[in-house]
Parts: sequence; C-alpha cells; structure tokens
Amino acid sequence: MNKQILIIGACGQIGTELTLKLREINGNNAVIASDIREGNDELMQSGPFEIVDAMDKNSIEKILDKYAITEVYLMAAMLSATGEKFPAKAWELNMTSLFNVLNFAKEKKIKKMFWPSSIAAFGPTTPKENTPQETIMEPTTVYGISKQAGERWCEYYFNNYGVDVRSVRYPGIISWKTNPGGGTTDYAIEIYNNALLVGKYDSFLNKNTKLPMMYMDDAIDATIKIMDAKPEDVKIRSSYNLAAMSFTPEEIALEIKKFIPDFKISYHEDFRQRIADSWPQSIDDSRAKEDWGWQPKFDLHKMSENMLNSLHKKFENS
Ligand code: VAH
Repeated sequence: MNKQILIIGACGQIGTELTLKLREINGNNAVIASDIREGNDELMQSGPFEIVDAMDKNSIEKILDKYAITEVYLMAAMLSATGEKFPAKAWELNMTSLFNVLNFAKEKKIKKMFWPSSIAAFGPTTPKENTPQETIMEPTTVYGISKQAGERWCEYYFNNYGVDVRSVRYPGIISWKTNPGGGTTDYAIEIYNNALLVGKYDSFLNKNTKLPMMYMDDAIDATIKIMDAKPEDVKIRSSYNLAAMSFTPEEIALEIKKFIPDFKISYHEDFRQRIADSWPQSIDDSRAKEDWGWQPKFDLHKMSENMLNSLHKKFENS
C-alpha cells in the first residue's frame, strides 16, 4: 500500500520543515499538512492542507478517512516556557493529542506513528553530562512531565497493543525558516536573527548555560530515519536519546563573532533560566547510533555558517 502521511502540527517550527522534507521524498500529495491554523506561504503552497484540532479525535479521524492515511507524525505540543504559563492547557494538549493518535494506531486505523519527546523529560536529579538512555527522570516542568508520561504511554501501547510508535528526545532545535514556538532554547534562534538585524542580543539565559542542541536539518534526518527503520531495529519504544552538540550562550556568541566581528551579547536571565538549569548539559545517544544508524552532520561552526547565510538571504528577499 502507498504511504499516505498526515502531519499534525505542520505549521510549527519542526512541523513546517518536516512537512517540506517529507513532500520532497514522497511527493506533495502523499503528505497532508494539518494544524489548528494555516502556516507560512511555502508550506501552504507545497501541498494539501487541512485544519485539524489535535485535541479533537473526530477532526483527526475525518482526515484519516478522507486521505486513507497510513502514518501520522504528531508534532503539535505546548513547549516548556509557554507550558509554565498555562500548565493545565499544556498537559491537556500534550496528552489528549497523544492519546488520540495512539488510539487510532491501536484501532489499526494507521500503521505507524511518530511522537517527539524531549531532553525536557529529564530533570535536575538526572546526571547532567553524557546523560544515559536509562537514568533518573524527575522533570520539573509541565512540558517535561508530559513528555515523560508520554514516553511511558508509547511503550505501554507498543507492549500491550502492538502499536508501532517511534520517538526521539529532541534537544533544543535551531532553524531559520519559522519563528521559535515558546521554548527555553529559543534564545539560540533569536541570537542569529538579532545578530544580523541589530548586531546585538540580550540573552535570557546566563552565559554559562550549557544545553544540548541540534540543527533542524539533523533533527529532520533523525525523525525520518527512525520512521524508516525496520521495526525490529527500533528496540526502544519509549523514546531515544538524540544529540548533536552542546554549547553555552557565550560560546554561540563567540562563534557568531567569527562572522560578525562587532556582534555584542548581554545577559539578563528570566524565568527560563530555572527551566534550563533543570535540564542535562550533554546527552549519550549511542543507542540511536547503534540501533538505527543515527549520525548528526552539523556542529556549531557549520550550523552558524548555514544559519547566518540563510537568514541573510531571507532578510534580503523580505
Ligand atoms: C523547549 N525547544 O525549549 C523545546 C525543547 C529541549 C527544549 O524541548 O521547550
């Protein structure tokens, strides 16, 4: 049977680029984009789009039936910083949307699904350096609690109902095509934009806040790679650790200065500092490498070069 893919949350930071990449690989009409509201022009002009509320089972089922969907990428979620402002809503959105799609998979309405976890599923008692795949997980944000709970449910649905759900724990993801979506790692996106637009950036995290990060191209590659892996190779059905690099705001500022020598950074931490301090500083992703051949391509220098060149072109054409 042909692959028919539905992306729920297709207009978000990852969803947008995941949709475009999947369309490049599978053909525009094999990938249905959906979200609670329309997305940017590039996304909307690249193939079929449907308004879907990830919390409304019926609105999802209508699209599964209309397009004979075979697999779903569930990318809709409320992230860490926004989740701390609206804890009840974050829990409700992140969990209801997951149960909706897990249950469609249990009912065999779809064959396979992807659901993103995050390094936010770890907490302040987790070993901070080279965080193992299996370790202490006591997340202190609503977003992190929803990701840890979601991982448990994914593994439960695999073990008890044979649901083919696959997941990775994304680090902070950096990209230039869409605006960041209310995360704590958003500083690492804003800093490149501000470096080009105003030559300075006031970081809401202090200069020594080391966090695991990844360029969007690597995140998309990992997502598609785990979904294309043979079922027997996906040995972890909670969620895989995933890593590419770790850096601090001071280190990213020094890298930007190699391209924009007059760039200036200042630091005024806000409520997001407490969230960042609860997360690991580096991640051991050896299981993803062993089980399904994960391999990142972007380090801080290559990412900075790509970000600044791409943003420069974007601003020139806007
Ligand atoms: C956030 N970008 O900051 C997300 C991510 C590890 C962080 O999950 O909430």
